[in-house]
Amino acid sequence: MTTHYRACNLCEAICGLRIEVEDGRVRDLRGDPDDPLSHGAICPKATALIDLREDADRLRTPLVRTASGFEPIGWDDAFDLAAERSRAIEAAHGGDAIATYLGNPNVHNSGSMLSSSGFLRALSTRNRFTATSVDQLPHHVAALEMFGHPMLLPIPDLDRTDYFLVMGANPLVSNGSIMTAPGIRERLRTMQRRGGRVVTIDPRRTETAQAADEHHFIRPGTDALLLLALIATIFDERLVDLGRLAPLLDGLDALRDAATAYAPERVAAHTGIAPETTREIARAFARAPRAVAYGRMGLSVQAFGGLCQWLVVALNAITGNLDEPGGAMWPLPAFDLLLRAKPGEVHEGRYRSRVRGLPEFNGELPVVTMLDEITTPGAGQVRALVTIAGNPVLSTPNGAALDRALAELDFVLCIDPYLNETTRHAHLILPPAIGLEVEHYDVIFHHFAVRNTARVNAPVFELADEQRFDWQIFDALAQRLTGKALAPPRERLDAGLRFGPRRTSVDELLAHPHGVDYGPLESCMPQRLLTGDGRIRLAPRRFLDDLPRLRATLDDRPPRFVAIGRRQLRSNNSWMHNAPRLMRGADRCTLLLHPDDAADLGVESGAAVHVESDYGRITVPVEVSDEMMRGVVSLPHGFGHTKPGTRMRVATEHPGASINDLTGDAIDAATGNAALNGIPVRIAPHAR
Ligand SMILES: Nc1nc2c(c(=O)[nH]1)N[C@H]1C(S)=C(S)[C@@H](COP(=O)(O)OP(=O)(O)OC[C@H]3O[C@@H](n4cnc5c(=O)[nH]c(N)nc54)[C@H](O)[C@@H]3O)O[C@H]1N2
Ligand SMILES: Nc1nc2c(c(=O)[nH]1)N[C@H]1C(S)=C(S)[C@@H](COP(=O)(O)OP(=O)(O)OC[C@H]3O[C@@H](n4cnc5c(=O)[nH]c(N)nc54)[C@H](O)[C@@H]3O)O[C@H]1N2
Ligand code: SF4
Ligand SMILES: [Mo]
Repeated sequence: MTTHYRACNLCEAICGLRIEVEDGRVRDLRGDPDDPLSHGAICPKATALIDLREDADRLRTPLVRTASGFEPIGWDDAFDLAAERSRAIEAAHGGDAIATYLGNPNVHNSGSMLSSSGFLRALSTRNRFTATSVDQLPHHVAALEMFGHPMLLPIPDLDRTDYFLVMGANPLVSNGSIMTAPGIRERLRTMQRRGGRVVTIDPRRTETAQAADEHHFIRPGTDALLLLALIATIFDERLVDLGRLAPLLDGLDALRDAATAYAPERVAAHTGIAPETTREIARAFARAPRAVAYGRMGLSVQAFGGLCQWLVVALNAITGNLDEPGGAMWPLPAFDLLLRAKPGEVHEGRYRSRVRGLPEFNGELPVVTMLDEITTPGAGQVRALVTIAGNPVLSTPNGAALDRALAELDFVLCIDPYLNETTRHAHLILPPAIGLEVEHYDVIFHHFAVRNTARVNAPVFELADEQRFDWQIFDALAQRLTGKALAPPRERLDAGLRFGPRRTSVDELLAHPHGVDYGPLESCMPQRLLTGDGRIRLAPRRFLDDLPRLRATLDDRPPRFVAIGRRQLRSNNSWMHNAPRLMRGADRCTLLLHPDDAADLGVESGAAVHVESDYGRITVPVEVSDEMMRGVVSLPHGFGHTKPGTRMRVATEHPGASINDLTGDAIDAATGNAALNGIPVRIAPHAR
């Protein structure tokens, strides 16, 4: 029996694990009590690492499409074929004819993270898409506007705050996002025991809301109105306190002027939150010794994601809670992606998407328009797609239409360990080693963590001869396309750690398998600012210019029903439904519906309903629940395992339906992020 320690890389919480292995199999897997960040906390998904390791459906060698279906092909032949097809498409139609899509697990895998960009450069296409624009893009845009760099994201200093305002996030289920805080349930309890308050704003009384001190229902998509009302109240009642950063803050007057039109009384009918409640939250927030506002997916993937993420930061700033303990702070990771960052180096709008004319941001285009680029004929039309760790058929808008479009492409290359709803369209699948088989240092999530720590962990299992790492696949492809090898990720990581703020190294961190603790977050402004003039912008022009769009919604009448998404503890986006340990029990792809709405429709729990939007229609069972706000229905994303030709036996037994068959072109105009929540839908009982 050997004992291994490593961080789980399935989600952003990066919990430390203690894993016992005997005869090549995991015998025991539990939390590592000596991890300085997670202190032994884990979630049920961790055990799925065992399922992932043992899953007979997981691909370990390349597959090529033939007239009679997928056939195995050797790695070298596969790399040759991929390079040959890519070159032919580029020669015939230009580099932009090959689109790329990078999904979420790419950022949870340091080997992939540190070498995918080299591979993408070898392809030289402007049609680069990622899951960022169905996720956290508004956070990046707000950070660029306010602090000068998209990666300067302020993180709640959870362990030291007295008032935690949670908007559109469900960290008790998601385990925290853009807030790496493993064991969050215990962290919140500790805070409440000290007398701190947790206040949640969500159209659903979530698991987090149930553990909170207060929960307020809000109508989807109206958070920017609420945030402006909170800010207006703070100005109005003279509760502004800029604190230490006062000399750095520009735009205070513009922020006040912008907010005055949105008094709590003015927006209440739209948000559904009583004016007095709004004022009380504003006062309690401003008066708490240390407070932090935090907004996540519910705020990002809506039509005003940019405004929301800006206003969350602004609220923290005007109450003296930015860059202060217990407020929103910036971690300083051992591998600091901003080490050599210069003001003005991040570009945007240098080119636009061909069909909708949407601007690029930091070298990528909004994924809501990937489908248009594939289906709209003309010069520059996309003819081929490379996916890396992504399942856009289930994860991006208008999924059913994308599914049809992928079938028409000349060449689809998928770097992915599963034959799923997206990769079934591949001409070639290159499956990497994953999970316990890879070395890992969390390049991204130490940037978002509530405490500064670091850990590098060796793989638990050695690579079988026939397996390859993601980075080896990128390297082999890049070599064939450009004649040049990519630097091994280990070298890049080691250099980053050596020159980084902690002056450490891969070897030094490997010698501390539980991780190294660098202590609580520390104030760092203005030293880390990248705006160029050393100032923080409280009222960026981009967001002020977007306010008329928000204001116009004050004249709208809300649709009868809108749909929002939901995450579940034993699931991870679309791809972990093949893990038997996570799929026991009743099917979870249910439509949550308020009892009064259910009565109006004449349906009860278990009844099937048709849910229809302007883009598509699905049929799902209802689960009547007073967790929901009236007029709002909730459906988990990542289901819809109904397509023929996949190889995910467990997932197919729990197919569900895909909420992204209902989402479509809706976008946050200020950032290019998809608006996946608050979709108008019509609901009808399924005729028996
Ligand atoms: N309606 C709606 N849609 C959503 C969301 C929502 O809340 N509502 N959430 C959005 C969010 S936040 C995200 S992040 C996206 C996720 O969108 P995607 O990243 O496109 O989807 P995933 O389901 O995470 O698919 C991950 C894929 O990576 C593969 N994979 C896993 N590990 C590895 C690895 O180590 N290497 C490689 N090469 N492949 C690997 C899996 O087999 C799977 O095919 O979905 C978004 N879509
Ligand atoms: N178990 C599990 N963990 C995960 C994932 C998973 O799929 N499963 N996915 C991972 C990923 S990729 C991410 S990005 C994170 C996301 O982490 P979170 O953002 O914490 O997770 P969500 O459950 O999407 O939370 C969004 C919340 O917003 C609410 N909401 C929807 N619309 C609105 C609105 O208009 N206004 C407000 N105020 N609220 C709204 C929803 O009801 C929901 O409670 O989770 C990560 N962790
Ligand atoms: S919370 Fe995330 S990192 Fe922690 S064990 Fe669960 S999946 Fe792994
Ligand atoms: Mo995400």
